[in-house]
Amino acid sequence: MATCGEQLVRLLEAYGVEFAFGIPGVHTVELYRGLSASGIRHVTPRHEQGAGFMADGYARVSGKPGVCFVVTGPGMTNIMTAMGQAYADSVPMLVVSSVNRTEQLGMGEGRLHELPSQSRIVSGVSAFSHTLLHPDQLSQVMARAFAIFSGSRPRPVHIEIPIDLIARQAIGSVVGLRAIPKRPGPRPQEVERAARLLFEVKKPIVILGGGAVDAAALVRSLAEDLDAPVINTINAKGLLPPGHPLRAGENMAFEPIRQAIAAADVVLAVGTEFGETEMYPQPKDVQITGALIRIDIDPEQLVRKPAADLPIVSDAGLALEAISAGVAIMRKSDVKTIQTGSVGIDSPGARRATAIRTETTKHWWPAVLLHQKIAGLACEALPDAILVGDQTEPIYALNQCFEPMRPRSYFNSSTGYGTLGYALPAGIGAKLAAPDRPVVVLAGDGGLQFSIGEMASAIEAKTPLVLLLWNNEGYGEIKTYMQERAITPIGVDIFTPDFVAIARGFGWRASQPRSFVELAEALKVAACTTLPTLIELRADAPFLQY
Ligand SMILES: Cc1ncc(C[n+]2csc(CCOP(=O)(O)OP(=O)(O)O)c2C)c(N)n1
Ligand SMILES: [Mg+2]
Repeated sequence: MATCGEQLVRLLEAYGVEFAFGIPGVHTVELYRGLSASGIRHVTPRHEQGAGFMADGYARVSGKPGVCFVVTGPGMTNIMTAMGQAYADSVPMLVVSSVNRTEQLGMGEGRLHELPSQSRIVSGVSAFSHTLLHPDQLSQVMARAFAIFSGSRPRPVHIEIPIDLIARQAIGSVVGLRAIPKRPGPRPQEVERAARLLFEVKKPIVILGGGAVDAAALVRSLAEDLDAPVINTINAKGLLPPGHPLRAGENMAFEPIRQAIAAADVVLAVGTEFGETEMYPQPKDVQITGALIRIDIDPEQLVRKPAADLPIVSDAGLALEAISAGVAIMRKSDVKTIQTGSVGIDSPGARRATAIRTETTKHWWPAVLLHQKIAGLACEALPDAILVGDQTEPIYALNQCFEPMRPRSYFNSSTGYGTLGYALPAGIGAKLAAPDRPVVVLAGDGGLQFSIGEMASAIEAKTPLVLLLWNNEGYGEIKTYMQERAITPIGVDIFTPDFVAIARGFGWRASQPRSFVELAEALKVAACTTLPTLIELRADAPFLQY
């Protein structure tokens, strides 16, 4: 026999969970009873929002759900912003919270941490929010959560357990876990139609979203086989390696990319919602005149704009594999076709991709080259680094140009929900998921102050990150936005503390380079230390002007 709380820990272990991010309270201590005897490592943030962001960063790098333990009420409302970010970006996350005793639910008696209708409030940022009403139902509810994570569009799941139930004895064992369904594949008729459409056209384009991140090899071989230029969203960066001849670039607000999409005779869109934040700062509906084939795990997504001519509900990899095979069969039976599949810089598709890319670079913001240079120095000193970003100028710039070596290596909170304070805690989660890879966190002075307390968590979790801080002493983006609209800037010139002193106070290494040589040196030193390092870039420093 075990308590419901102990049973929960055993189930998490059986599902392969490695970390639990959370802050315990009197309402959740029973979740912790079984933790010390388990293989799950607990990581403590300084705010529940940090727990959620850590879980998010961990999930984006590992592909596995990040798990959080929070108390009912304030713990739950604190983590909801992080759930909102994960919901918008389709990140798997399991949030286990307590809730007041069963007989107190909905009574409004002013109990400690009481949040009326907690489950209803959390529902807006979860695939589902479940109130456990009997300990023996735990394994089924947990299986539902993992079915969402691996069988459908991954999103946060919330399970709340009344405090009387957490301590109750639960029967049932973790042996014989329910079989978790895998994602569906495409239907043969859909594959045949997609293959025919793609085979018969001259100017196909592939658009990749975050839903394709685990299909890099298949994406590449199909794009090469079709000789099709590839456009990626921010969350799909790294699907084609840097410098690949078919890489056409990103940001669907840029005219050359919009025109290329409009001129394509077939657009194959994989795992993307054509989100507004892919088109910043001037989002506009994408114009498609050719046939649109959309592959997505979420059927609802397939009926949203832009309307698909051929909607395919499927796992991205399974669909791409089947379509590739379909195209190969057609090619074999058609003696007239020239064999493609050997894309060089001179293939028609590569020439189209180069033209799109070259034209797009002319639309880059003036800041892009500076931040590209800084990121280049970081990647030179810290090879194979994962870049985790906040909402700040360097990220808007890198979103336009940065080419990571592989997927799951570049993400930030400028996409989707678009919150501040994400990068530092998400970077801690990323480092825990990939301890052998360097993690570079990019944050602004405003965003960092949202979650600066997580500097303590980075020390405690032994995650030696490198934090590149862009300090322009204010909410720079919003200030510019006000100025552009002739609004007198108010609330944007914020007091900024001595970040170097603060970082050192937290036990970090810290420096403030005054030249590119000093920056390169600071990065080199950071690469060799076991401590987290802050490198403060003062936006007013002469070497950082553009
Ligand atoms: C939670 C939240 N509050 C407010 C905003 C609006 N906002 C977007 S960017 C920004 C400025 C961020 O300042 P900083 O991190 O210093 O970056 P900078 O723009 O100066 O590069 C603000 C306030 C937001 N995105 N999220
Ligand atoms: Mg700023």
